[in-house]
Amino acid sequence: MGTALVYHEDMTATRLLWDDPECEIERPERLTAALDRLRQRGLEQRCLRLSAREASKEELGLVHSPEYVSLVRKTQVLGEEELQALSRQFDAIYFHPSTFHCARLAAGAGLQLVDAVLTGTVQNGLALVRPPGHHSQRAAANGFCVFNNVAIAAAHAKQKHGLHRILIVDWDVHHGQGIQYLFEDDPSVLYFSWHRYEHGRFWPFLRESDADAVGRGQGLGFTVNLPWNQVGMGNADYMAAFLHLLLPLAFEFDPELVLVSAGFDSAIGDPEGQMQATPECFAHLTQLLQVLAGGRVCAMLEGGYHLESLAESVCMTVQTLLGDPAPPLSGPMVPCQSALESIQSARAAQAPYWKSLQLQDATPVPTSPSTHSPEGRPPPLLPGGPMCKAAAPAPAPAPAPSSFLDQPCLCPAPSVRTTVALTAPDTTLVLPPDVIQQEGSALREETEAWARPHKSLAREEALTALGKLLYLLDGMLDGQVNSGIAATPASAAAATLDVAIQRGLSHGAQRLLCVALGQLDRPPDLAHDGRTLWLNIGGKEAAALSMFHVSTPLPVMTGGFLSCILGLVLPLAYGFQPDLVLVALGPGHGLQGPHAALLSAMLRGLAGGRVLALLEEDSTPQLAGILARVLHGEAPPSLGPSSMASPEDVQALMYLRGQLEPQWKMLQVGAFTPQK
Ligand code: Q9C
Ligand code: ZN
Repeated sequence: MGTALVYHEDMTATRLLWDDPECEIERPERLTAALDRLRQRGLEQRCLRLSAREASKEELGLVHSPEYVSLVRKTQVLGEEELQALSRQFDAIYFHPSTFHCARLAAGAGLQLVDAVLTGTVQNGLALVRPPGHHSQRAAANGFCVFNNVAIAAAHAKQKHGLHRILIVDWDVHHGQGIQYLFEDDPSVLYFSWHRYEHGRFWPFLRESDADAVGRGQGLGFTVNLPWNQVGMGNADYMAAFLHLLLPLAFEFDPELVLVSAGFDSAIGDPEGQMQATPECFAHLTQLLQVLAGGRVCAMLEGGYHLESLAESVCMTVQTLLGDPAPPLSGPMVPCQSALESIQSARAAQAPYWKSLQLQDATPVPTSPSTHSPEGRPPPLLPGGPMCKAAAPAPAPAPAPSSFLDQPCLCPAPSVRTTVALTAPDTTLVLPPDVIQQEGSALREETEAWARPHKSLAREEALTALGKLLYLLDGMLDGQVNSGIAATPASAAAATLDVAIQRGLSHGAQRLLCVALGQLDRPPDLAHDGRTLWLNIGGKEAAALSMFHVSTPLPVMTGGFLSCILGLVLPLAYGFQPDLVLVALGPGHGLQGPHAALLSAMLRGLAGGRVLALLEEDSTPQLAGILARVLHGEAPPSLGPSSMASPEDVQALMYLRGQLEPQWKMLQVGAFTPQK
């Protein structure tokens, strides 16, 4: 449905007119650098360009006092001396004669974006604006922010569009205390912010930025603060925060709209944030948010002061909004101890208000006593198998801020994003125009050779299906096709999956993730060499045969399914860093379309979106259609209000976590001191 890019050149006008080392980083080039890079990458051209309008007095009045709006209006006619004097009345603020115009455009851009999304003109979008907004308060400018763009957009979405649940995700590296103050007693706005905190020693030095500030009155539990107490947080820390804190709450909240305070000072190279997350991480954060609210995501620029890092991160965000798969994350996926402590303390502070956190945190995760080898790295569950790179990460050398962006993306975009390879092309399928129904098949002799060891592949229909699957798989391995779906007769599902795994591994996949739903037995000769991560959801009991062969019961189709995805599947998958993903809906998988779609949408974050979904032949065209659209980049339908995991689901999850946590660090939700 499209992506809006809202911008106006006039927003480059405001700038610092005097010497102030604190404020000089907020400069016009921030916008031009981001926009130039979007053009260079051909991304701007793919968006619906909207020219920002000014917010009206009434619209600004949704969150600001009339006196404050008049005060800012008056700056238009002040001289430099007076501007400087007024600026000094606020913390980290400069005014310019164009500030009022720019700040009204910035707020107006957010309103236009929200209107475009909520009227269905576009699916999502980004407002490229300055001045930023999230520090600004009812009657105060603060931290380069004049009007609170995101807060105004949220108030407008409530007032003009009648929304009842809005999620604000503030991934800027500073605490958006302005947004927090404006909505702290409002349960219709869930505000999440992570921020550099250093136990209160970092700007804006507020006690209420800590994890125990959770909102007030009716709004208790609707403010979620995740303070980072050390600099250097990276991809694994950000992903862990989303998987183990934000997303469980977000799904439980079930927002109708997601607003992002998209500051990129939380990216590597930024002088303010001093963090380590790479630009690709913002593609993943965006993709994870796109599974909420039917994909209605409105991002608005906040901070971001390293022009190169900012430009690259903006591109990653827009590219993902456009539906392109996220590039794989680099670096070891091991969250640091300090991040885990922060995540744990935020979960503990929120637990009283959120069912999704309650059961799991009732008891500390039991860890086996022998988890620490002398070098501090746990041994593999099964000795002998060489561990893959992802499972046994070497400590990452910190990349130098200037060199981290130099490496060009090595993989050119596949010419076909998604292919449907059903045995008989289905005319009732509803597909996006550029999703191709595959005609081709692998050579007959070759297909027969692969099928020979499997009795269940002897039948003609099974062979035909296998031929189509192999052809699709080859297209993916050659890089011509990014993702696809294939079908097979139910009786041949396990064998077909086995062949797909072997073929994938022998034709170029280094690490293959296989998510098998329903009754699909692990292929008997699946090696324990760390190149395949086998994950069966639908096993009889929770079992970790090795760190690479995991089985868990199929959780009851609701909250349990979500905790399984967020708490097990994705942490393992991100830790494994596969370059190919197979997801198979086998006999008795019992997944409803929306659940299968959600799983596929989230697995799309792995392997650069190289995901092959294998369905049973008699699946409905609706299921095939929904999976094709999701793999192509469309948002999965909302699950709606979720019921919670059953005690059995939680027990299975806790057991596996206890077994696997020593090897798969992304499973950790907190920093527990091992018990004596
Ligand atoms: N070195 C935004 O990112 N100065 N505002 C902090 C610590 C103020 C940041 C000084 C930073 C304001 C939107
Ligand atoms: Zn910031």
